[in-house]
Amino acid sequence: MMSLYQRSACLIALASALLPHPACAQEMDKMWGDSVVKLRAEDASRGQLFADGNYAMFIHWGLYSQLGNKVDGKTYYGIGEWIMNKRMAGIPVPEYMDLAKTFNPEKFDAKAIAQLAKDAGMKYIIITSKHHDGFAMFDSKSNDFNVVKATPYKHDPMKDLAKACKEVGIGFGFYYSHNQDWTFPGGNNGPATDADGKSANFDDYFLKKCLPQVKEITTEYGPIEIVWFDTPGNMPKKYVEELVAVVRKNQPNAMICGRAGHGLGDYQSIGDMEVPIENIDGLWESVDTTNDSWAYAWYDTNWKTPGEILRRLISTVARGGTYMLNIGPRGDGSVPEHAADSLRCSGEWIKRHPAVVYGAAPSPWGHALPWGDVTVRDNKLFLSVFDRPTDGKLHLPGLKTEIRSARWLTASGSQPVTYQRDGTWTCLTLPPGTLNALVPVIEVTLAAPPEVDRTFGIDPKGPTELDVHFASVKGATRNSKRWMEKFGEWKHTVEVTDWKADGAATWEVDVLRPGNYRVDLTYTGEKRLVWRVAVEGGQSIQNQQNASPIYQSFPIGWLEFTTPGRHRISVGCIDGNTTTASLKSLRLTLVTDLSPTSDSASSQ
Ligand code: FHN
Repeated sequence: MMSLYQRSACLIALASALLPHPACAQEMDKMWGDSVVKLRAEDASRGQLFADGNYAMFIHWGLYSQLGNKVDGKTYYGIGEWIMNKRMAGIPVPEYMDLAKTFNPEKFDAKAIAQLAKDAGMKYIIITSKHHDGFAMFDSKSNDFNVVKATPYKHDPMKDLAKACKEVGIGFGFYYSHNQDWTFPGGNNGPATDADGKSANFDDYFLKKCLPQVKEITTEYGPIEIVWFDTPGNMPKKYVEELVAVVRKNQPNAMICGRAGHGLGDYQSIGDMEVPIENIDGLWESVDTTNDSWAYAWYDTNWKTPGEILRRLISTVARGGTYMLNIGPRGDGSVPEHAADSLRCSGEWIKRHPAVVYGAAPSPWGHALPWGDVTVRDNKLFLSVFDRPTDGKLHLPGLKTEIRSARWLTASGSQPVTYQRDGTWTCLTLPPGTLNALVPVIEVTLAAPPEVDRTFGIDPKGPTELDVHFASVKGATRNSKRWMEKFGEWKHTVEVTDWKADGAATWEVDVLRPGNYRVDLTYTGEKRLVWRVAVEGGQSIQNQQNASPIYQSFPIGWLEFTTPGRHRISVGCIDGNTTTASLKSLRLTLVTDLSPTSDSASSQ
């Protein structure tokens, strides 16, 4: 496992690789800050919970939570903490500030929330001390628009939560919106004039509210783990430097989120709700939420199941990151029950498999495998099987290191797993009991640290998804792409688009079983499109299919790999609106196995 310092040093060298497609980098910097790590050798004592814990709870909770996305009987769909913004309900500042008069979260139970995080297997909690709406959820001496001075609750819930976290033995930290403040004159996207009609500028906001409040949250709540600044926008560097200096002085052991801006944070926080598909070096985190909104939204029951939570957590750790998963308590302080249930259930799994998550190193394959993902500790691989092959044969491509043993980790101990080598492949036979496990984990002990050939293996059982992120591209353009499904609900992908006549996305693959494979393509586009898919030096197929404005998978046809081993497979869009055709991935699924060792001609 890399030390914190080694991981930080690595990130500096590889920072540019984190933003693979510069066209989107600027937009992302504005939202999410940039990717820089400042940790030096002398800093290595801090941030251990972040670097090794790998799992944390995020909480969005504020005045907006009592609206739950409904204003004057109308429901607004999107991220709840933005409800006052004109992109949602557009609530005028005085009206929004009046909400404080009815904010009385009597069901807020700090101990229960800290215990929930602990039961979920999370190592610390980061909660919104002030979001873009400007309302402080703590007892602020510098500004009265806060939970103690402006509400009938008259109590500081952050004091309770800081104490409760300490009692259950997890870390605690604050989110603080340092740039946007929609209710304080001069804050970014806030009122341009003060109560007397005098024009206000960013200095007014910064000196009267932001800086003093950051001093408060870093001095009044004991040692904190992280200060999580957000949406730096175009905030000039001098302000960020001043805030960073305050945090360093008051909380020398706290980490600062990269969303502070100007590369002054300690780690990178990647795009909202994004689990990257390729390993990223250095210190970084992925922030996600238990449904689709950060703050409570009455209609949003799109809860992640325990299996989905584990999948996204393990995939993030397998890519080298830390996963912070959000809950949005209601306005009365209570936590939506389904979110809590999913967290507890996935937490029980983590308790049985701590080595898969805590202090785990990323997958040596650098990407997910068709059936699941891999995390590492020293000479051990942990194979987390998300999609168990129906016949229990799990195929591992390209593992070069000698295997000493393999076992399925069960609740009561373990069961041996048999394995066979077949050229560059290893086939493990999963015990029948794995069928009922939430996510079965196979521990593979190696003779030495893992060495792997990263070539994409085409799985002989389940489908293999080849993402264009990993293709070499010519005669077409590859972009990072992100969009909002609902307002604030981000989706991320890489696309290949703008196809010229000879345009191609090409992958090198390792085929275990020669045979016919069904080809599906996932793309968006306009009207009908014609795609050609070819094996270099072998067969080529083409077909016309429809297109839709959202990514959808379309079958193209069967394509034969005549021999096992290395091949190059290419795809190109050859007719229709090739300029707008946007390819995300190619999927291969074996239909007829033509290898001499196959017991039947058809395996599916
Ligand atoms: O605008 C905020 C949003 O409300 C939420 O707090 C997320 C969490 O990462 N951060 C910003 C958008 O990236």
